[in-house]
Amino acid sequence: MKERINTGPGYAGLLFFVVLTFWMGGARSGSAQSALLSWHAVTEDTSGHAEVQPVYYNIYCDTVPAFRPDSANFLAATLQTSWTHTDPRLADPNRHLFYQVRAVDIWGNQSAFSDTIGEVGYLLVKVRAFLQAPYDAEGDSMRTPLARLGLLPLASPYAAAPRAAAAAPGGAVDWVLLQLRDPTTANIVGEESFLLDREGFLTEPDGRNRVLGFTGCPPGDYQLVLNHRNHVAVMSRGTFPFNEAPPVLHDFSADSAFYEGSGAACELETGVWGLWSGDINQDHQVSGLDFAYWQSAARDGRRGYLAEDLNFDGHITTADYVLWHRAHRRGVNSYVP
Ligand SMILES: [Ca+2]
Ligand SMILES: [Ca+2]
Repeated sequence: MKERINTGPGYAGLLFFVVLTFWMGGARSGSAQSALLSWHAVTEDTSGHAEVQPVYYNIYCDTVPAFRPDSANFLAATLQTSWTHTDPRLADPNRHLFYQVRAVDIWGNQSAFSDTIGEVGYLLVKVRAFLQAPYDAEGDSMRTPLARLGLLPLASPYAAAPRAAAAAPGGAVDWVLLQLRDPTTANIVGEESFLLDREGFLTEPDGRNRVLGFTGCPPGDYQLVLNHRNHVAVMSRGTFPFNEAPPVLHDFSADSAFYEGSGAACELETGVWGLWSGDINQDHQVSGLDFAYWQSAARDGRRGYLAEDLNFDGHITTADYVLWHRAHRRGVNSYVP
């Protein structure tokens, strides 16, 4: 049994003031779990005048904390000030549901949305970064050959943070793994798989939502670590505060000084920075070991979604070797501890 109460001030809506509380309980096995949502009745508009009853409450539900309420995630409308939601996903420890409520009066006036509340606490993060291999200087963006060739998997390749997209996002470059690190101990406080869009924004698995949710980590000051399955992992030099508030953008693409470590950033064109390609075996170095993996895959004529395919075209060729060689010649290493 879990209990979670929104202790914040709620919000001043167009007309209303709503505070959402959340309670969850039910059988651990057998039947699906339920969540009880409740909120204060709206009795006054924002001018302090009595609100004409009845007032409806529209409830929205999604699996990511930064979801935007719309018809796709509409759950129910009620005249009551509580709602019991029974859903098998509530019993799934790897998935969490989040809710927002909006009040609507008989004239159709709508409040703003409530704060988001859900099964677990969350942090919101917004990050931008480019990968060297798919970067296209002419378009100031990344190419998306994996998606175009149908090679991009629905499931994230990072075992540390399994998750999957419901449908193949056409505009995605690849999956990345983003971590929040404690600046004192370098311990991983949170890590999650996200997609990367062609403009460099990390997105939720829908390929559109650029506000990223981390669940199960406390608000705090953290460094960002960005991993990609065959690029060199990078870390932010700075430590930033993260909480439930709308996030500011942390941008690995605009300034090499954003990166921890000299030479950690790859200059893609003047003033544009990204992650170096070439770390096939993900040991934080671009070395002869990576070459050996490339050579073996090239000899075997392997194809598909492979770490050895550095340029994302589905084949292991000298084009991949050239990317490895550029980084190896420069002695590129990761500064991620
Ligand atoms: Ca390596
Ligand atoms: Ca290739």
